Amino acid sequence: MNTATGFVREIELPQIHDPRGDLTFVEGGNHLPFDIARVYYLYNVPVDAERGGHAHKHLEQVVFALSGSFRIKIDDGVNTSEYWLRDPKKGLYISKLIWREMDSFSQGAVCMVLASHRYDEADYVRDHKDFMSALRMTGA
Ligand code: T46
Repeated sequence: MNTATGFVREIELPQIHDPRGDLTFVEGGNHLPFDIARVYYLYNVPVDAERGGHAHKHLEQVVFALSGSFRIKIDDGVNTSEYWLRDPKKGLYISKLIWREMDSFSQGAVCMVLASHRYDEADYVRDHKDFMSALRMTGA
């Protein structure tokens, strides 16, 4: 039977509120299940743009909407789901071997991603058929 190997879960970070505004912080290995090796962010994204459309062999990431909102569609090889990110203290953890697609960016949205490894194009699976093959090779 085919079962999923990757998984996603929502992560909520602390929020320190006072009359000057809100402060949220994140500590690798504490709030996240990995040490942060890389941070990148997407901005100036056209509202009709589609990003993602791939999986990773090993990389784990947590995705945040620092400003605005967008949708992430998730496919674990068995089930599909979708998440809307719009709260800067709430992120979506995405494990390895999860297919993700992102769209419906609001005007001025900023997407920040915390990643477990430095950039490595060899870690990407950019063809969905290869993604399904990679899942089968794990025995899933
Ligand atoms: C992901 C989603 C949420 C780099 O040189 N270094 C980097 O750290 C990254 C992330 C990308 N790049 C280069 C590789 C490509 O030539 O930037 C270009 C655009 O990357 P890509 O088409 O993969 O961008 P997205 O927005 O489709 O996907 C990115 C991440 O790559 C991916 O891991 O999960 O954001």
